[in-house]
Amino acid sequence: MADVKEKTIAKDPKLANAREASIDPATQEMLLRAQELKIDTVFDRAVTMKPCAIGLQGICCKNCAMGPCRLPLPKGGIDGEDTRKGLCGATANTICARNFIRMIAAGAAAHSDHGRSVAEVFLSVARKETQDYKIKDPIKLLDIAPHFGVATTVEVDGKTVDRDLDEIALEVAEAAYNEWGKPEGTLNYIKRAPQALQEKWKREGVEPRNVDREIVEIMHRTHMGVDQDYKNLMKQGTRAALADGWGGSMLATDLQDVMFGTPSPLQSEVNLGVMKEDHVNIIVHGHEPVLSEMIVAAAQSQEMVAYAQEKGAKGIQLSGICCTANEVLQRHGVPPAGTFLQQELAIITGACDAMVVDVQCVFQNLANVAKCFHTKLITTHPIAKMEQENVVHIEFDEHHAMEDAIKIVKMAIDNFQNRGAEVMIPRHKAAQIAGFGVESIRYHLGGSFRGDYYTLNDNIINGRIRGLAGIVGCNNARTKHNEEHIEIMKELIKNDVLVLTTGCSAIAAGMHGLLTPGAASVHCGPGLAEVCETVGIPPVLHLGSCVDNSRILLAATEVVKAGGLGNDISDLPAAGSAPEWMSEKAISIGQYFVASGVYVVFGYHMPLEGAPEFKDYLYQEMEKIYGGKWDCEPDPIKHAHKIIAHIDAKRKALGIDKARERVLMDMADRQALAME
Ligand code: BF8
Repeated sequence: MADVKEKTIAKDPKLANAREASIDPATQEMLLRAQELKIDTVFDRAVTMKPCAIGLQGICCKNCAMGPCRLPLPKGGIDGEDTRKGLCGATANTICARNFIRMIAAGAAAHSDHGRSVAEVFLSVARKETQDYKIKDPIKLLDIAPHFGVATTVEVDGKTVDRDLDEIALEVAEAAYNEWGKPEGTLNYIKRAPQALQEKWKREGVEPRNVDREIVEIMHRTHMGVDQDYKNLMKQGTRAALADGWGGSMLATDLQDVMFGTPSPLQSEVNLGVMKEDHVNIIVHGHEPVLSEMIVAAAQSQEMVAYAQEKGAKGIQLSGICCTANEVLQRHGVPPAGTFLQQELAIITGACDAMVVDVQCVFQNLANVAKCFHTKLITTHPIAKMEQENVVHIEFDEHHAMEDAIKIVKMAIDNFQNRGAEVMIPRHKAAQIAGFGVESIRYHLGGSFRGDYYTLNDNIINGRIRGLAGIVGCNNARTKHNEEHIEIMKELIKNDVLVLTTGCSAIAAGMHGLLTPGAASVHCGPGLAEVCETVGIPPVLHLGSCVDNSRILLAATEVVKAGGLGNDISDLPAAGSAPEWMSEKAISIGQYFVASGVYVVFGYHMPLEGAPEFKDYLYQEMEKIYGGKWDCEPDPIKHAHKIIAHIDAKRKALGIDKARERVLMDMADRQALAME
């Protein structure tokens, strides 16, 4: 906290207190800078705008014009029968469930529409309608082809020969694109799940049919006067969430890997300090990497670097915010400038020559902040424009992708000379290793003789690794920026739990030094430290953006397949968490993990308190159906220990709890044992 001096902390009650707003010194410094310049940020608005108490409980229904009907819990709770109802008679359970699954629909739509855009670009590539994108990872293409029923070899004269790659690409592209709207059957990728899990989904009737249909059906069922049974509503919520995790998101990840390359571990830096005063700074922000991939190529081209130098800059510094940042980080090492809550602050440095946004998690207030500086704010997506006049719209089209990217990079370079005198870039940044995935975990934690995930499984079974936790998701201005993510991760790795992370949580982990192999000796318990030091990995593995949570599903499936830890994801000593969630996408992710058998703990708050019966259904009953369930715990240490208790219960059920006690004995204990 050394960087924020007492006298600089705002005394105005309408302004955020920098120390209470974030644990990150760069964020604190820039928040104070914003307040000095009288530019309001999300941190200040969180002080003056209080959340609606009824909405917070999840029991405000505005699905028809007889409402909004509000059903707050009576003070002192429900005594006897719950007689609350809206004008139509909708109960608190129905209203809360409708609201909850509408969040799933929005989250699944966001991930899956992103996936659709990627599938469209891939189809253009396969049809050879664009020259700007190529198939960078043919091995991944061959890996996924069988899931779409596309053969990779053919019999010729009694011999098996490889099929033409272009033919395979076209068939995969068409089949993949069809997943959004095919008229019959179920999604192809659900067959990638462990057999036991597939059987559960079949038994419950929640196998997703096609991506769009499941989202549309939520909107239908939650329309006034349709589905009035919270369990039946949640069934559809589950089906749509699965269509996201094992559908839209997984398709986005795979097709991006095929076109842009499957990530492998690489070194980079993170935080606002990656921006450079003497360089042209371009920040890419949002989620879809189809344009940012081209911007990386354009910004690194000799021609553009020379042009920047001509204009007086030393070079071009590209960085990112949110999940577009994670996409270009994991494939190119482009450093993230910050998380979701730092987007306004990146412009307030005065050194951002262009911020290029695509879809999701983009503050409309960026336009107001950009007005105070020279920054060009450029929207690029036809579905995501801004009303403010200072925003430039350059619509991206994959058919002339490079041309668009060069236009944007040039605009940023031309803007370099318009910078104001006062540039203030915080010096804070951290080194990190990112770019993990199913394949690299196999490489690092597989066995040289037995292959696959055996080494990881062996170390879970022998207890060096107590279990696995996926810590993912957003920042939320209602909680202290990054605090919960970091406290939870530190407590978990201290207790030998290997952490997999994505989204803004992963950016936070990098900012606070948890994504380096060196973090193992500083923060980990003895078992996890030994494994990390032996194989040279950080104790927290960065698996990419939020659509890449699908990588966690597949990594968990690989662990099941490797054997020795039960026959379903729900048997694993593993859990999921979104400590500072804010987006509807997080609810969709949470539900697809729960329905895949994972215990999921959210931080901050869940909009369920107004409907205790529905809440109980999610927190208790779900486990009997899918093996996974929801929970919420805002205190980070208690949150981590709920996860650890769950992991220990699973270890006990697997009969491997004693192994862990043995592996953690010190030398004296072992000698005593040998003498017995
Ligand atoms: O999709 S973690 S704030 S950036 S929603 Fe948004 Fe949340 Fe960040 Fe990535 Ni995910």
